[in-house]
Amino acid sequence: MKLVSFVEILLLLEACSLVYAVNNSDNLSSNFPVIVITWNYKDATEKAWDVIYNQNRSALDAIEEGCSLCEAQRCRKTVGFGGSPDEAGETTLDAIIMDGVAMDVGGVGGLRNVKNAISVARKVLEHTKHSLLGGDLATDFAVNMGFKKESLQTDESQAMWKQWKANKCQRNFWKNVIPDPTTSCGPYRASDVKDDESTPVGSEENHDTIGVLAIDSKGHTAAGTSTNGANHKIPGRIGDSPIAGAGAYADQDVGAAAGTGDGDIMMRFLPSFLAVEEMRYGATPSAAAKTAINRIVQHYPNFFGGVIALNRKGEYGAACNGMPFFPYYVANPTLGPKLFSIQCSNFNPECYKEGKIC
Ligand code: SD4
Repeated sequence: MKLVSFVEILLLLEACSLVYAVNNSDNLSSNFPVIVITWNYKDATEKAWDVIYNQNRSALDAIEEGCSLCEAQRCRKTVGFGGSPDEAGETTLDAIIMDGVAMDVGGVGGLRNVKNAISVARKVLEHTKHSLLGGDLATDFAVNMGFKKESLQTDESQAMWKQWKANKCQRNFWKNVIPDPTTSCGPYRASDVKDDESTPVGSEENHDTIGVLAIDSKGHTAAGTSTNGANHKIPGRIGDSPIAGAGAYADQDVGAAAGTGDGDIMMRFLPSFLAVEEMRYGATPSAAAKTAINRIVQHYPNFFGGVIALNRKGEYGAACNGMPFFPYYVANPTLGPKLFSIQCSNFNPECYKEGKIC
């Protein structure tokens, strides 16, 4: 009798563990594949989701195609050609794609005269042993890889540039130079007189890098970004977006993260790397993103930016600072594509206006 009840108990336990396993695998299958995308880029999200879910293709493909669509559509004019003219009126592009399985990266910084930066980054990933190519020579690489060389300027970007010139080149990214960069155009020369250390922070039109995190149905993790950088940047400026650990990071064992916002500040703190490391040690994606943001806030309380994070269980989260809200998309088999929005810390409307110094 005792033996029977022991066997019964074993059977019961086995049945319970079976139910648990089924539920668990249900949960897992309803979490994957998954993508997380910065901002409210609906078309790019739907594209990446179609690639990774309906077509059952890889995380890298979903990132490339989602970002490519954003580049072609010129998402909010801050991704792709014809936006953010530099001081000479030229648009240049930054992009990265990171494979979290191989721990391999392809990036392009300050890419000139080629429209499809994320696809050039993927060529760097797949056909070179390098991680980042920059400037004119990145253009030569792209042309060798079959990309078309063409101007990235548009009538609109030229008009933006002319208006900036007419407005005494405000705002710009110079400090400690003569003539006074807050009232005059260059050329500037170095000055011993130190300017006020206040830093220009964001603007409503200057903050919309696409960042994509993805885990495909094989469980492969990847991350990527694409942007035309900062409006009126000094020619040669490369932002955070093509830098591994700054713009994006992915590690198969943990998950992925990406950043958007004031890249000159954010890249000093490698927020994507930090968010992934926080998740490695057990933080939820939201807490990990918040820690990455808070590290920057300690030094630059008014900086504007956001971080998205995704862990290997398919859980996601985000954090942001210096703007009112930060929207981001998530898509998985349960949600489909769904838009989320979080409130940011330290939002000061005065600091957020174009040209305002905080
Ligand atoms: C940059 N981080 O080049 C980019 C700009 C950006 O959202 O994210 N905009 O600084």
